[in-house]
Amino acid sequence: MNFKRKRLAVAAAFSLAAVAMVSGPAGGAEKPGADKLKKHETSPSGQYQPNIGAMKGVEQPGTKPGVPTMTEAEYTEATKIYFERCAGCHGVLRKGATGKPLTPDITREQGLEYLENFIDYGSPAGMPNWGTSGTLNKKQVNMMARYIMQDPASPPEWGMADMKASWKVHVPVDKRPTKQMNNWDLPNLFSVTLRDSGEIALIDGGTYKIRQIIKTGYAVHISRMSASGRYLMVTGRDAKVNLIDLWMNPPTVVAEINTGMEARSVESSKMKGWEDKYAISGTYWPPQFVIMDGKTLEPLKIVSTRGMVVGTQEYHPEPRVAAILSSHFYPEFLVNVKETGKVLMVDYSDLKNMTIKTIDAAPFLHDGGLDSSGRYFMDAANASNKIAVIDLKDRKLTALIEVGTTPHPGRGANIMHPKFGPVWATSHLGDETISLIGTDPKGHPKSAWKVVQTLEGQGGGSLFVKTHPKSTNLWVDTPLNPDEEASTSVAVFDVNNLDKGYKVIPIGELSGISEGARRVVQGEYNKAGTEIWFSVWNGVKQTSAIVVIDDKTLKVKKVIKDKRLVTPTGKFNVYNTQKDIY
Ligand code: DHE
Repeated sequence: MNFKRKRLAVAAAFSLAAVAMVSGPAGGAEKPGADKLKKHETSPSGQYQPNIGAMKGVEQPGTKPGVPTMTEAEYTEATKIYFERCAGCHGVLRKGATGKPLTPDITREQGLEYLENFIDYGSPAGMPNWGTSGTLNKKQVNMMARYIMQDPASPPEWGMADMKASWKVHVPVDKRPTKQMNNWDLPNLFSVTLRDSGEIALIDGGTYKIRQIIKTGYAVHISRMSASGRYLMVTGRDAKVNLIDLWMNPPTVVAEINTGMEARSVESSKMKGWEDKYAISGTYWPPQFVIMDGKTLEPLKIVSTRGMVVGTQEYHPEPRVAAILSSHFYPEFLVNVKETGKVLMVDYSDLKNMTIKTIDAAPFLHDGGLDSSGRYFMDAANASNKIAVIDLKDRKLTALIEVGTTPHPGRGANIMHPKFGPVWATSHLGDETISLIGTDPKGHPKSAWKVVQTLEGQGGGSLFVKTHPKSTNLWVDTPLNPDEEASTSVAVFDVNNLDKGYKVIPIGELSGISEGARRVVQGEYNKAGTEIWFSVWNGVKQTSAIVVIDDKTLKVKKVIKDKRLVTPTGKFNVYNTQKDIY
């Protein structure tokens, strides 16, 4: 493997919303020359996936003297392009997120020609060359330059009245069964995201048969399980949350709600005594979260996340809610507020007199999971290249640990290291490393909250690592690596022989599919921890698959192919998701 080549290519290739686009037009850099530019290959997943419906009905702001005019048709087209291509980095209100701010005070100063050049050529530091790459034509480049000189349009807010209007209880609680009515093996059921069809597939872990396809929100994103293992919650990017009762025959959507216009996360209360009582949905737009009744999704309490950024203590108008995790120590949700870099410990025991403890971590908080003891939240501040460790028992920040470039752990992987005991692993979007962090302050105090070992994987563009308490394998995907060999395969390390390096399992090839990009994404174990499932993620019109690998022999056990498996990505085993096993 040519690691260096991959590392360089990776730095230039990603526009995943999470990857820093540090040098936007506001950077004051000289006009970039085409020779300086690296090829910017955007991947389907590398692009921010907005819910463009959020901007429906947003009026064109009044044109100011001296600001180039736009027709209504141009404004509508430019809004769509902005939300598809730019909002992920520059923010809905253009105040800057991982990219530079593009507010009119800055853009009008820079002027039309300067902005056109930047959009055309991009910048070597990460701004894509939208014009010269052929993504936007000359007219569109000019239109986008004029667009960002206008006052930013703001999508509408979404408060209690909107939520209530969208809320539907299809099966009231007293009409639901009191015991499991189907004969499904629920703990070993997988909920599989069918990203581009806006559905999930419920697949039996024993027979590999698709039991059911359920319609969900737009570009459906993740599934989470309630503490009892009965209710499955699914969120779409359009902030539609579906609550599915797995006890019904067949499992049925019993309630749904729209909690905003853009969302990525949903979770359920897991503290003893509070099982299934509440659900929570965090939104990208509006920047807020809502606590709902866990069995009906009735919205109960909405909290805005707008506020000051850690460190600079400047106001941010649209800090998005990223991962949400449920504590097992207190009746608390841990809410990642991305742009402000704050973790909110939201006490749900008394919603009327609610207390929220705010932990200053680092921007831009994205995803993370629990260590093997369940006491510590290992939380990736991706553009800061840090993992924040939050102690759920003592309710405070334990450490901020420097790792590789743009950590992206998913929920991470907890392995038993032969020398350092329990460690938690993350891979990275921006480089080929896997950082192993000591998580055992009692048994291994010297190595606790330190990177104890750095492994070299196949390359950057990794999204998820995975293991299981019964396994001695550590799996690392690389779906966003520009090298096809890496993006269509996974690396597997033997935890007891980490220095030996990794084996490559060519999942894409093993799927028998020859067309398409065949990105291999997100491993998920079955309940017993004996096999791991990977998605072979292709375009909507192409064949995709799930490849099941035997964890001992590393051989294919099954290839699940079905025309209903449209763009499968995330897979969530009921038991593992319910019990936070990873
Ligand atoms: Fe995700 C988790 C946000 C793109 C698959 N993704 C998460 C979480 C967040 C997030 C905040 C953590 C949720 C939690 O734990 O509560 N994802 C985003 C984005 O903002 C981003 C970068 C761009 C976008 O516009 O959505 C994005 N994500 C993707 C994809 O393109 C992926 C690869 C394919 C897909 O289905 O969309 C993808 N994200 C996933 C998966 C998880 C996830 C499978 C859950 C992993 C887990 O093991 O818990």
